[in-house]
Amino acid sequence: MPYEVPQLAYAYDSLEPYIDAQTMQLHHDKHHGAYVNNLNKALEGHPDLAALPIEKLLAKINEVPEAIRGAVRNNGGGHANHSLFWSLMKRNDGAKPKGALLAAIDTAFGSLDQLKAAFNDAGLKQFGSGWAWVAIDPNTNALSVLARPNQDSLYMEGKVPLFGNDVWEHAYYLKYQNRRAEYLEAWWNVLNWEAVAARYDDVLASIPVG
Ligand code: MN3
Repeated sequence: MPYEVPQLAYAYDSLEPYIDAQTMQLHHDKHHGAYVNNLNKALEGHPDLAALPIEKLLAKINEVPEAIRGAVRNNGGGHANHSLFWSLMKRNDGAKPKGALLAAIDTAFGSLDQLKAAFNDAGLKQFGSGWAWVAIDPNTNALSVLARPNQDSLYMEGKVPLFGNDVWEHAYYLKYQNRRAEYLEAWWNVLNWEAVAARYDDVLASIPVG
């Protein structure tokens, strides 16, 4: 079965005013749609690869035939990154992380505010297109802030993304134009901390700890 763009669990306008409805519609339907179409096209004739969960396909990127490796890296990365992005957003009305997730944040960064500052800085300094991430190291469970260019997936380097923000201009330009810093700051209002906490628990339960 080919890869598919997951349906949004919320309306295009439900992240307003932080992310506008038109951006959500174009970003989800058109941009993510194009990654999925191009990924499926690249994998025609490779049913063994096309059958893998997207995270596994990216983790095996070096085993993907060279002729399609770039297309899989870019479009498969785009599919994985956006699928996670949509699943972790919701207007949070000022909610904050708690419990084990908050403890992990405090251990890694000192405080939630320090995490936000490091994450926003990573997103702002990412030259051109890319993503800011909070990554989980599967060997130590430690959290870290990273930035990666284009659609490069953390799964390609053996890390697990906890959450990330898209700093491609298509993610914010209609509303924020050149003001990426303002977008990064506003985006914290639509991070669904309950969903992030659930993901954190799932990831820790599913990865081997060294
Ligand atoms: Mn995008």
